Amino acid sequence: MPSPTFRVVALGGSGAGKTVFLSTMFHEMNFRTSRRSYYLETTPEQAIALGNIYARLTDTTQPWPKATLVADSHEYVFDCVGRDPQGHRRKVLTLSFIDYAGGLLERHMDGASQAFHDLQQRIDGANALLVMIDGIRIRQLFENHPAARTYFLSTIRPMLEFAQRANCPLHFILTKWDLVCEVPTLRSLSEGERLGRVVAALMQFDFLKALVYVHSSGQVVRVIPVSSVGAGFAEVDSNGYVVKRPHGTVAPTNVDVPLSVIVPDYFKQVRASLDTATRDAVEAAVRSRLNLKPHEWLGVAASMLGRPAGLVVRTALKGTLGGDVGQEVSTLFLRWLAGPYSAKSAAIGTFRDQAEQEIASVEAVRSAVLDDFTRVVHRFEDNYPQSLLRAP
Ligand SMILES: Nc1nc2c(ncn2[C@@H]2O[C@H](COP(=O)(O)OP(=O)(O)OP(=O)(O)O)[C@@H](O)[C@H]2O)c(=O)[nH]1
Ligand SMILES: [Mg+2]
Repeated sequence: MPSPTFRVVALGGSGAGKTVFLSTMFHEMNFRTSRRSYYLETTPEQAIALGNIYARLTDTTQPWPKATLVADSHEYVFDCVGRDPQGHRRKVLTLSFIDYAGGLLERHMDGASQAFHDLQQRIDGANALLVMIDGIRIRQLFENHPAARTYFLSTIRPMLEFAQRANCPLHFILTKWDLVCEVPTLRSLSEGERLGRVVAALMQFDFLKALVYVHSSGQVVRVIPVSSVGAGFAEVDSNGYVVKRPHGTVAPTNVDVPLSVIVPDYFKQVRASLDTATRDAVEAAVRSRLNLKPHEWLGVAASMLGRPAGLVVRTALKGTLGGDVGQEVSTLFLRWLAGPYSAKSAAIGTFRDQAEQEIASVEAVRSAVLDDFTRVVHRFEDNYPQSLLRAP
């Protein structure tokens, strides 16, 4: 079964924490657990590479992992895999993260190079754009360190000029949040209040403010603080270097959030882009699911997609997710629109034949994954009420 690929482009200057973040995210989510309906899989080479980075990161007797030396970009591909009620492996969707070095933007601002052109195309085709902001610079901003302003003006600003061309959801990832939490004026606050202060500090830059308030509506803009190591593992020494504390243990914060918001935010934007008549027609059709068995519901969904309103939906999704998996993505979108899944309809043993059971199994896994994403997003928004800078 083909699975839709959601493409994420990550922009971040050197040392922002991209590689370490991806290694921790993968480590936190690459195994089966009862707390989550899916786990991440990747190629063996990539799993080993990320595993080595993680091992080095967490070992307090070793130095930090090395900076990435690959040319200008690297693509990490993760499959979200679930198990159906019989224990069969089901791939629901694929997430591809393209990691661009910030230096690329600085070096190729003349717009002539192939790499620059490639990045433009990737951004046009992205389903989410991540702008990684280095937490050390946020900390320096609170300390009135001149290096912070230089960083925001010479590294983040060119990235955002680029980000403006994107129509997809925009996610600011604030890395090294553990170091931000230690800023004296932020230390005693709740997580939500702390993020509120940081957002207010970022808004002193007109180019950030403009992106949030002026840019056309209909685009999700979020801020997500993450720490790949968690509180107490590292500190900034007297020379300004981040060093590991002896005997520290890693307990990451929010590393599952950037991944979990991709699909819900993208779908939220697609929903907002539909005209009212289409939206009403589609929502009326998907609401019927409560009374239907999975295969019946899929029948309704398929016939809906064949009608004019369905064509509008398919066109809205097709642009960036690829025509070959169009039906699969559209079904995923309708499932998301239909809202939380009822476990009742997943009693697979009650189905007449093999084909119906097969459909019910796939539906159960697909729904559970979407429900998991939604749950993580809600929990995150409860903890950080100011994280959503703009919603469609
Ligand atoms: N305290 C703390 N330090 C971090 C965290 N994440 C990264 N770091 C530090 O930042 C350094 C750089 O992180 P990387 O992930 O290698 O940075 P990168 O964005 O991949 O950088 P390039 O490969 O040079 O583009 C690490 O070696 C750590 O010292 C974090 O969550 N907390
Ligand atoms: Mg790197």
